[in-house]
Amino acid sequence: FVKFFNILRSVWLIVGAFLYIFVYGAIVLLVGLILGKERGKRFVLKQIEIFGRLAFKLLGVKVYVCGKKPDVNTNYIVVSNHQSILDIPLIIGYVGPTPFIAKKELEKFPMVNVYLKYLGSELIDRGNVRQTATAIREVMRKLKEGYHFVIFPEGTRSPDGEVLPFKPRSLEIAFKAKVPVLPVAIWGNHLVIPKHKLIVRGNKTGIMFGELVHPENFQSEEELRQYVESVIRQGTKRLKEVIEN
Ligand code: DD9
Repeated sequence: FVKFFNILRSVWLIVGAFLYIFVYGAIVLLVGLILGKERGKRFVLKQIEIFGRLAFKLLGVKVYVCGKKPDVNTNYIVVSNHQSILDIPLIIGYVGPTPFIAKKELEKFPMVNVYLKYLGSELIDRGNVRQTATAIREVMRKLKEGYHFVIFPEGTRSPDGEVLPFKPRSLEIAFKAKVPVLPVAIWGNHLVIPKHKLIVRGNKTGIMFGELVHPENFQSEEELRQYVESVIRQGTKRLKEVIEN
């Protein structure tokens, strides 16, 4: 019976994602345009946040939330481990509609690319030094304007959920801009929709917010990175206990 239920949920994932992201997503953008700049933006951002939370409800997945998100007026960069395509809805639903610093490859996903741009995300082509430098300058400028950003410093999704070593220099932007880092740990998304699969299996996932980490308290990017990595690693272990008990 569980297997049959999971097959149904997997079909629902594909049909539901299409209807929600492409059909409803297009309507939302249109309504946003009609409502005008300020009201339109507020409306679209709210819909993005609702999508993030509703995605889990529609898939029958319970989300455990541990820790507290900082005050909305604090400027910070979200640094999260990466397990599954579900990490994006989890973050926009529970952290808020936040721009991502992500791989240029995400540009290939229709409609998702429109929304990523709408959020103010910067997509980085790691093979192109010039484009990377321009994107980083743009991130620095937006950070000064008070934007938050999300970074996945492992650089890829972990197949078994265990936190992969953070890529060297992955926290350089936070270190150089001296913007506080919000460590976010995710555990369970890899069991719900595993890497490279479009099937739905588990029914529990979790997100944990750490305390803000201030880069000026560290001598180097490496020291900051190692500290944040260890906080997130411990966070995933703690979440695993919470979810399994
Ligand atoms: C109202 C539909 C929102 C779809 C959001 C996709 C978000 C990708 C970053």
